[in-house]
Amino acid sequence: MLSDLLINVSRSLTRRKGAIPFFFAASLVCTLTGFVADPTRVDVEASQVVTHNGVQIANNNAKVVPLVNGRAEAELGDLTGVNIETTNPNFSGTGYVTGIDSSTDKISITVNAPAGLYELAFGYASSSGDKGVDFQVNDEPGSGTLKQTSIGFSCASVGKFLLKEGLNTINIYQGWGYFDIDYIQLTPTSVLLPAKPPKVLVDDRATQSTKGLFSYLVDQYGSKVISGQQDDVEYIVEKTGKEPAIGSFDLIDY
Ligand SMILES: [Ca+2]
Repeated sequence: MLSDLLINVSRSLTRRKGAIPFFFAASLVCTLTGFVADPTRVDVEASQVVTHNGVQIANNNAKVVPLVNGRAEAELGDLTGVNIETTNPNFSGTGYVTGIDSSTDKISITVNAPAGLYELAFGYASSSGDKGVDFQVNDEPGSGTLKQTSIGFSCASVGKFLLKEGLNTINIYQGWGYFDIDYIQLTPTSVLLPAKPPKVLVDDRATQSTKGLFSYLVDQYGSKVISGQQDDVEYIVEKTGKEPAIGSFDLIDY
């Protein structure tokens, strides 16, 4: 039976509970390597940016915050329900944003950046404990954790995001609140596929069919996505007369 075969494969594979997918295992280090932004560059469509009294304005009336070595200061963004302070030492730029304690609070930072994949990090302070933060990069929502800090500021990666050429807006919301945002940091990055695993099963009694299936899965690794059926295989056979080629089953009973 195909289902027995797949169960054998599941038993044979090394199971790594709690393993973090490679694309979530972003470094928490905020590096500036390889990125030198020019805050004076205006190589976006003319309709996107105008200058008023020396300040770049997007066509949606948002201020365009200069990117300096990939960094945009939060205090220069469009701020809603929050305020700027300078009491906590060692901030970047001219201050940091605090008072993030309401669901309607928002820090909106529009930057002019080359298209590409970037690691996004927040310079922050969170003196009262670990705090969750919600944010949005253009249309893509995200969330992250800001670990507790003492005096001064720290930097936390919140993931990798694709930016379009020209204007991109990063909105930071309350989340758990009671943290301060000093700046956002954008660092060009890439995603590398993990090495293809060896065609070796941990169960040395695995059948030839199991080994064959595992070999097939390894051959697809990194280039194809294989979809299958979670449970209910017998139901599908009963109703359609066809059996899914790949099934997935809960091993809690074994
Ligand atoms: Ca700042």
